[in-house]
This record gives sequence, C-alpha cells and structure tokens, in this order.
Amino acid sequence: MPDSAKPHFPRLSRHDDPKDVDAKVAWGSDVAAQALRRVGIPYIALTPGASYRGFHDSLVNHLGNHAPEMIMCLHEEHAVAIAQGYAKATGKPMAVALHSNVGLLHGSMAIFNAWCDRQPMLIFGATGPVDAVLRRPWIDWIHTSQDQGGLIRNFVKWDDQPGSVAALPESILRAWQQTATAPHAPVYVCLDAAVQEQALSEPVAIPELARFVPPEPSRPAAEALRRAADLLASAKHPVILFGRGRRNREDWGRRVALAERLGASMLSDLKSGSMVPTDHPLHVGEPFNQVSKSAKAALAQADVVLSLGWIDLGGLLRQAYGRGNPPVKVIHAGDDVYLHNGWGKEHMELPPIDVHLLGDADAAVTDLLAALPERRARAWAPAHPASSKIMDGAGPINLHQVALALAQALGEQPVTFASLARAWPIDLWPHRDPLAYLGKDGGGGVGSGPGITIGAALALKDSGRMTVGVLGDGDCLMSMNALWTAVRYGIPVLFIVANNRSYYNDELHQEGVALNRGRSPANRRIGQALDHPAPDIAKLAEAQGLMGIGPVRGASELAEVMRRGVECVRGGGACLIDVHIDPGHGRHLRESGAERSLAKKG
Ligand SMILES: Cc1ncc(C[n+]2csc(CCOP(=O)(O)OP(=O)(O)O)c2C)c(N)n1
Ligand SMILES: [Mg+2]
Repeated sequence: MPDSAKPHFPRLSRHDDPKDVDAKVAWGSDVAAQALRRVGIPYIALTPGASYRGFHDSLVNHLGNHAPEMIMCLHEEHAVAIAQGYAKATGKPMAVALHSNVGLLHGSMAIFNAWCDRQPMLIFGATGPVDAVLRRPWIDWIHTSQDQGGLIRNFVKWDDQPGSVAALPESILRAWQQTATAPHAPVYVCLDAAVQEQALSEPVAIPELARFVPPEPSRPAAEALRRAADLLASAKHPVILFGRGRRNREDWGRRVALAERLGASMLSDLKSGSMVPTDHPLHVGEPFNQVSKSAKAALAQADVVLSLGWIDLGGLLRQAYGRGNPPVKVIHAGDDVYLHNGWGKEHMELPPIDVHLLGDADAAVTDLLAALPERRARAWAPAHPASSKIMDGAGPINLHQVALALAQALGEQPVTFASLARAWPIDLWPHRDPLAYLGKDGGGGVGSGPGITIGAALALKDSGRMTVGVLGDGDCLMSMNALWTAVRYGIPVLFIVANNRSYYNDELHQEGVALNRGRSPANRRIGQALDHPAPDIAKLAEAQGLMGIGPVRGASELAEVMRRGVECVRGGGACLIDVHIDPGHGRHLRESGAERSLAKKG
C-alpha cells in the first residue's frame, strides 16, 4: 500500500516501535494485515497465541505495528471488552485478535456482552491448519477445532474462515462491512494457520474501499411515517421512550426537539445510556432499569407511546399496563429485529405495535420532525449542578457523597461514565450530553466494567473529557488485570470502586428467595461476601502501575482523594480509588426487583 493511503494515527506505545519493517507483501497473513489496514481501524486489542503467529508477524514486521497498533491485554475477555467500550464511545469498530479455540473461549462472554449491546467489532481468530497433513504434532491438533466459529455463531452477526490467501481480502472487507452496517454486532474471521503462513507465489489484489463502504442506516417507510406522525400530532399525552441511539450532538438535539414539539414526556433507560438530558423539564424521573414509579405514572396517563429503539418494549408495556392489550397506541422505531436469531432471547418480550417504523431510530426522529407541524417549544436551561457541599457524616460512605466529591474535584470538566455501579445517584448528576453515560454492558456479564471503561478512555483520550468507570467490587475484581493495559498504553482513566465487599446484587436475591420460602434471610451473605479478607483493591491496582488510593473509609477523606485522582488522570495517568461504601444505602430488597418470586405469575 502506498504511504499516502496509510491512515495516520499517533502511536500509543513508546515501547513497541519495530525496527527493520519489511514492506513487501510476501506471506498470506501480510494480505490479511493489508486488508485490515485498508478499513482504517486504528487499534487491535489482543492476547497473543501461536495459532496466529503469522498474522502477528505481519502486524509487527510488515505493518510496523501501526494502523492498526496492538493493544496487549492480560486476558481475552478484556481485549473484547476494550473493543466494546471503544465502540460505545465512537460507534466504530476496533479490531480484536483471539488465539485459536482457547482464546475464543476466554473472549466469548465479552463477545456475548457486545452482541447484546449491539456494538460493532472485527474479531480475528485463528485455527491450526485445517489441512491435517500440515499440522505440527500435538499442539496444532489442540489448536484445531471443527467449525470453530460455531462456538460463537449464535451471538455474532457474521463469521467466516477463508480457505485460501486469495479469499482473505473479500472475507475481511465483508466482515468490516457487516459490523459497520446497522444494526451493529460483532463479526468473526478465523484465519487458518496454514493460509497465514503460506508464501505468496503471485500478488493478491486488495480492492479499494470506496466501493465497499457500509450503507447509510435504513429509514422507515413513508406510509408508516405518515401514520406515526398523524397519531403523534393528535396525541394528548404522548410519551417518548429513548432507547438505543447514536452518540452525537445532532441526533441528541433532534431527539429533544421532537419531545419539545410534541410536549411529550421523556423516559430514558440505564441500559442505553444518555440519549436526552435527564434534567429536561419534560424528562420524567431518573433513567431506570426496571420501570420506575414516576415512569409508570406517566405511562398510565399516556395515549400514544413512541419507542425509539427501546431495548425491552414488551417488558415495559407489561410493567406499565399488565398482561394483555395495552390501552395506548404504540409506535416503535428500530432495526433490531434484523438481528433476532432465536438462540438468545435478548429480543425480549414481543411487544404489541400499532405502527412499526422499521429502520434506524434516529433517522425516524429526523423524518418525524420533518412531518410534524412546527410548534414553539418552551425555553429551558439546565438547573445548577449538584450542590458542591460534601456531607461529612460520621457513618459509612454512600455513593451520594462519592458523587458530590467527584463533581467538586472535576469542576467544569465534562465526564464520560463508561460504567456505573448500581445505585449511582443520577439525580445528583444529570446526563447532559450524548457521551455523559455509555449505558450498561448489554449481556449482564460481570467483569466487563474495567475493559469497557479502558476502551472508552482510549477512544476519548484526546477529547478533553474525563473517562470514569464506577465499578462494583465484584465487577472490578473479576477483571482486575484489565487495568494494566491502561497503564501500558498511557490511557488516562479514573476508576472508582463502589466497594460493598460483596456480590451484593445476589445477596438481595438470596434474601428474597429465603423470605419467599419462609427461611432465614440472615444467611444471605453466605457465598456472597467478598470479605475475610476483603481484597485490597488499591494495592492490586498499584501493583499494575496505576495510582491506587484506598481503601477510603471516611467521608471526610473523599474531597482529598478525588482531588488527587482527578489530578493524576489530568496528568495523563490512570488511577483507582477504592471506596468502602455502605452496602445498604439505596439498595433494598423491594427496590432491587429481586423479591419477585418466580412462583408468582404476572
Ligand atoms: C459472569 C457473571 N457471573 C456472575 C454473575 C451474577 N451476578 C450478577 S450481579 C453480581 C454481583 C456483582 O457484584 P458487584 O460488582 O460488587 O456489584 P454489587 O451488586 O455488589 O454492587 C453477580 C455475581 C453475572 N451477572 N455475570
Ligand atoms: Mg459489590
């Protein structure tokens, strides 16, 4: 590839600048590397392995470890989670490389998360030679599984295992096109070791990208739009549900404009992250996971409900109106239905829909705005940020105090929360822009918070924002060694551990089950408490090169530790602050949803 076609990405690592790079395309895996460079992906997160040693060599000794640059990880699950976080922040795919069957098995939970979260990524895998004659004794046989992609086929959008060097460019271009086309999801290309290590006998052409770029997201049909606009124009109490959407200011502005034009109540979902300002006068209560009381009240009044990519519309309608026919007109915009395959049930309950705007939800917003009559919206200004007074309180620390201390330390600097522990007080810290909060992990796979946060921080490192991951101790400890990658690549990031010394979510479940069965709820901590000893999370962070602060046990320390953490990250560092919080603050059986017995129907 001529140098002019080589994308310019500043190199992250000072340690990984290869010497004597060989620009000649001479091996099968050089073709794969060239095809990957052509799609313009800046980074490839990986844990190495001999099954892709040919591809690894091409990335280093042929591409010069640049465009894409390697991001080394200490576990394949982190490599995938980093790509998920990067995609959450940018909407764009990163690449990932996973070693044979074992690396794929390690990475598979994170692939499931990214699949449920509908995030793009281009995953390379590898197998030992498919041609048994070429396999080295023992290890190549271990590396080889029949139909390796079958391990994850139920939760990727597309996969392939190209059978020759000549087939590589098409496979990689198609994989990229698939993952970058909405609706997004991971894709997987498995590279046969023998194909990678084959010497080229003749040149292999790699097509120019221009004729393979992903199409624009699809727009809803005109007739459906007209019917939706008619329903909305005559609605007395419309409610808009803001689900999955794009993270840019233009779409954000149009979503707000649509709600204002209709005078619609706005509801938002923790799973999707910030899609509209949560302190807008039309916004009802806080974003939620399970329908909140105020949301239920707004829905009880509604005559028309417009869902914009809402993740569990069927579940929400059932929570609001019970089983059966909801007494409202339902409009749903989204393209998620194209990914439903029946293996997973992440399509959720089948919602009754009166008008289906099949296509991109943000495109539907634009088209609805064009179709609806203009109306002057009432002007509003965001209220003042949360009070900067830190509650000193003598008792155990709670997340309100943590949030206030962090807000005070940050001042005006915008924040991206890449992960939020349960019970984080969003009322104190409204979402005011599309990158304020990136939403949940998608598949409920604990251990994803550290990697997702690092991927988001990588994407946002030059944005002037601070990327913060507020992690549960269980989530953090499960993927503790993800943090090393942030330090290794100079990725500025702040971790705050909401450390309740427990898998507390599940303590509440055990309490609920015990109560339902007339047994002792007092035993709920057995098999759940991360205590005796409580792992020293700050030391675990420090051991990997982060600034580790904590455990912080007194509210009076919070201002100073947050100041130090923010200063460290502003200076380009990575910092973890371990805060021992009061487990029960804002987390009770009744609010958790854990108390619902499976025996009770409804
Ligand atoms: C891979 C995986 N293992 C187990 C679970 C079950 N699980 C759900 S939440 C949770 C507790 C997580 O603990 P922590 O991150 O400390 O959050 P807390 O509820 O204590 O705030 C567990 C174990 C899961 N969702 N994913
Ligand atoms: Mg916990």
